[in-house]
Amino acid sequence: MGRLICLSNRIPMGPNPSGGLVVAVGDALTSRDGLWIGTSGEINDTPEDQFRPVEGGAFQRLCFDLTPEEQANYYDGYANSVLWPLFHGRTDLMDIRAEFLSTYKAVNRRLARMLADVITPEDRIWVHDFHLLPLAYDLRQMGIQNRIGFFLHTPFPTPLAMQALPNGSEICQWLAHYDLIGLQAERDARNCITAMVEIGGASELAGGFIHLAPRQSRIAAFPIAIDAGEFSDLAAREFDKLPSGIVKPERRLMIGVDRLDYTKGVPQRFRAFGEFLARHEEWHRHVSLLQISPPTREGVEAYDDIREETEHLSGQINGRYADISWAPIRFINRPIPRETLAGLYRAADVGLVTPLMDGMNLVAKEFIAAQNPEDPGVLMLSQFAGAAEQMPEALIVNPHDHEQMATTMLTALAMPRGERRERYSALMTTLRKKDVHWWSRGYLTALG
Ligand code: ADQ
Repeated sequence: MGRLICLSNRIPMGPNPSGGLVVAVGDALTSRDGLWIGTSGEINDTPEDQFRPVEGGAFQRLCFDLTPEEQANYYDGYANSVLWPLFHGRTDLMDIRAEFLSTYKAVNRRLARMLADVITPEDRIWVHDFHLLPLAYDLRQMGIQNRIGFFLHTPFPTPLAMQALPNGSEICQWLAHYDLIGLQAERDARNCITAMVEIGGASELAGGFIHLAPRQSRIAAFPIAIDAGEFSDLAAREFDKLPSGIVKPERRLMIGVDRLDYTKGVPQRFRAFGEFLARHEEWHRHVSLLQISPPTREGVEAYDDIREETEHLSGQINGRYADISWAPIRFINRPIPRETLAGLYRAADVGLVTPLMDGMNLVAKEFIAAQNPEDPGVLMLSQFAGAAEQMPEALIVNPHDHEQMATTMLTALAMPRGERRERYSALMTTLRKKDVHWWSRGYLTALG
């Protein structure tokens, strides 16, 4: 029996990794003979052309460095300024440049060469996310015949959006070299199959299979998940350790937790909260919104704009409504420890997960898992998060419609305990059944 080799752009370098993808992939590797390979996060003018081991941890890890040019053109460039906006329906933000694409291909080829030196014919290879789309193609060119699977953590774009990418058909050709293409949601699996047929020229077979010579690939949804039981216990423990000022009997708490990314809908959420406050003076001083948003991808221009916009909006709303003992919005621009986050979710009455587009969104799942079953909070969830397919008992909203969002905020704050418990219990049953172990088992069984 061979090993399971996972590849992702970045690998966690510390001994106790946290964060959604990291926990999910780590879990898959821990219970199997696992190896994780990815970039170290270090930039190096003359990186070695072989992996180096990372010490410690529950499974083996190998890493490699990027050059400054690779970081700029492969990571900030093609991955984060072309594929990320495209895959989230923001074709207007794509920055198409020849050097981005050529470096992206070169990094994947370099990785494939280093990988070919460490794999054995029995190993299963599981490639993660949009940074590494061509990897199977590169490996096949080198004669590698192992089972190779791909999992996309983001949404898959509509065929129309794909047409905006000059090399859209090349992406389909790359994907056709995987044995299994896993997506987060049914909508993404459908988009992927249609793109493979309409843009890539594949033929669609029964059962989610497509054929593009010389290979037959399966395309299916495998919604990523969390360890709901573990997160629930963590939240119960951490809630008791929160500073006393956080939970005030006379004040309700709404919480938002997102990387400061333009896909997460934070400005739209702030506008909706402003609308809610304008309509409901009776809630002034009785509710506040805690938004925790660490900066991300600071090398990319669109991210400077989103930071300015959110700071401006929170300043405006606080300027209009705050008084000496109450600020409607607390906007924290830092990552905070996973444990504290779990306690805060539990302290919150309403979770606001309102991305404009999102592969899954694990915050939605973490928020529910963290609730007190006796007196649970309410989740407001965007219809555009992959999580909405699995969590219909949340209050599903359209993040573009700030009036509907403001109305739903009132519904959430006023919801009777009985209804909150019913919704929580249905959501939690699914989260426990379809947890992170279910996700990796399902995917790896399908990969074979
Ligand atoms: P992300 O876009 O990063 O992931 P998400 O699924 O919400 O989005 O995961 C974020 C993770 O980071 C969560 O575990 C959350 O707890 C943590 N986090 C967020 N803000 C934090 C903060 N301020 N401090 C500490 N931790 C914080 C991508 C896709 C998603 C997909 C995941 C996993 O964009 O759609 O769900 O991968 O596949």
